[in-house]
Amino acid sequence: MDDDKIEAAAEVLRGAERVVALTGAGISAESGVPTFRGPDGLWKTYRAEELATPEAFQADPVLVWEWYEWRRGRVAAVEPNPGHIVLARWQTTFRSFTLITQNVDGLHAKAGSADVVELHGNIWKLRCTAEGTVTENRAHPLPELPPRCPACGALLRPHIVWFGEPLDRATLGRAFAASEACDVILTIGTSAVVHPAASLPLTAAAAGARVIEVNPEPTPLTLSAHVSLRGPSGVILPAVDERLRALRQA
Ligand code: BJW
Repeated sequence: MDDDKIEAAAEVLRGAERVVALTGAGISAESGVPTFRGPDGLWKTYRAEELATPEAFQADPVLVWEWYEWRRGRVAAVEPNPGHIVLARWQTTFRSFTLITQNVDGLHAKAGSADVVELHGNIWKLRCTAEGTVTENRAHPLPELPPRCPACGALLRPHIVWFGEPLDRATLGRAFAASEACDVILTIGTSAVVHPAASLPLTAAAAGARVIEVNPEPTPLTLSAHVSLRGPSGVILPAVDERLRALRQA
């Protein structure tokens, strides 16, 4: 761990009032949830890009549901890690803190974060393909695959944004408004290749915000980052938090 960079990140955060954190699959990696594009990202022989599409669901809803069943099982069995916990604590550390996630695993809420902006939906919610009704359903395993709407019998799908589908307008509006108004944006555990989420840090930077990246690997965003912290977020975030608290007490 590079102590100078931890110090630099803590210094940037010390004076910040409005802070945004954008998280991706990497924040949950240390909890045991596989990332999408890492070496564990494959399910059977499929890539996420082949399954997370409306076309894949139309062609074979059972296959897509089997993938989600497998992921629901993984997510149900794991706990938030120290990275999630620091972000939950930061709700009260700054005057304004907005947590935006691309993840659908619900681990930020489980760690205590309130009002999380979930850009890509939530794996514990199902949506009727006919009526659009959204219901929470934490059953695992689901009694039948594919599940059907109890009200009308139509197929239920995961309430998740697949490739080529628009993000919820109000949710996206909230994410862009917070990014445009923040002093600092942290991007944590995301490959920063999926849009519009990947545009949020660029939008923040264009509006004058400082960008802090936390990722073991470089990403397309690294060049725009004021501080790039290389390492796992479950280690880096607690180190930044500890240094920030020390600076504020000094
Ligand atoms: C660690 C770590 C540790 C490892 N600690 N870090 C502009 C340009 C080009 C294309 C587009 C564009 N705008 C839109 C598009 C098309 C498309 C897109 O972006 N394609 C690109 C791939 C090229 N976007 C869309 O289709 C979006 N919809 C849209 O734009 O609609 C427009 C529209 C308007 C009107 C009508 C119709 C349409 C929708 C995107 C939906 C994304 N969905 C998915 C899957 C579903 C969710 C699910 O089932 O879970 O969401 S894809 C998948 O990627 C998932 C993720 O949320 C998302 C982002 O991935 P993430 O989180 O970054 O994970 P990884 O695996 O990529 O990276 C993990 C990172 O962690 C790595 O960097 C590691 O190094 C790091 N790491 N261990 C910290 N311990």
